[in-house]
Amino acid sequence: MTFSHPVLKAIAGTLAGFGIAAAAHAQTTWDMPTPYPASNFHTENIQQFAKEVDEATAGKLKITVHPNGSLYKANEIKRAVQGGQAQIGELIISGLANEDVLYALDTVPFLATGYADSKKLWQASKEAVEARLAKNGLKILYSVAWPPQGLYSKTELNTLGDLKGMKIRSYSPTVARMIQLMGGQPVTVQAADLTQALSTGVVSANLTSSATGYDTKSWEQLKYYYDVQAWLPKNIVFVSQKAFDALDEASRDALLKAAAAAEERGWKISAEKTAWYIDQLKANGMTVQPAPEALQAELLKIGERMTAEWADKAGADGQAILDAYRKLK
Ligand code: PCA
Repeated sequence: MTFSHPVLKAIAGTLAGFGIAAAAHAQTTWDMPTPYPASNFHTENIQQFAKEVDEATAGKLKITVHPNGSLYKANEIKRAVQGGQAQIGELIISGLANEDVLYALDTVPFLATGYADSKKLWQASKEAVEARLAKNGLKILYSVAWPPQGLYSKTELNTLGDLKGMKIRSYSPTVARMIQLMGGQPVTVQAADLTQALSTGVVSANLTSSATGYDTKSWEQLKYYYDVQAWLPKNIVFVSQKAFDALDEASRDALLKAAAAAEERGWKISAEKTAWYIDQLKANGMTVQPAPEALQAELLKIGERMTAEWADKAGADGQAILDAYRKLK
């Protein structure tokens, strides 16, 4: 539009100035603390997600990823997003199990041991997890499972007796409970501190995935990997509802679309890379094998006990989730 009158021209000029200012302000930058190293497959997937959000919003929504607990430690990330110090983050659901037993479900041993069952367990429990987090003003964008969890040890294991009194690294309250029932001493160590805890001899065994064994070069201290396939814990990428609501509609849509793509891609990569991770453990000199029969039978028994304990604590709501999961199986 052109204005010939000098006053109208001046007004038009001012309005154009406001337009530019508004456009500049419309760019939003979010800090995203995550717990795992930059080269971990979850983190790489998150970087891809951030890139897609940037592209789909033409640079209006920028997500700065801070991996490996560098901005907030693993156990601080939820509170940071709740409190508005960060807008978006990643966490492992079972890390919250002290807040609510529901969050422990995907670390109940042997309840869901493969990707297909793990997806069904998520399907059966997702709504309840979303509702709990909504009470804290948090919204789940997507979730991705880790590879199946196995048992790493410095020494050869044949039965649980071989683990008696051993310091075993744990990353969540349920894992700690499992270690207790195995006769070991649980020591909580976050993934970001694991390499150091191993090299200083703080722990001599660990229950985690082939992925984390690879990320932390576990072969330098732990010589045996028993492919127990006990459970597949899940991470979630979540956002502050307030930060989400402050976006314009197109940005919200772009974010949700990129999240759906990241969820699909993440599960696929997790499953596909499992064999590769296990090969890397072998290539670096670890003895990789299924757990000896006697040991596996003892672990399965602990799983039964922990399933009953979970159901007991989770009450009718928990039973409904277990029933829904078993119907899907
Ligand atoms: N790696 C993470 C959590 C589960 C996993 O496979 C860890 O060991 O901390």
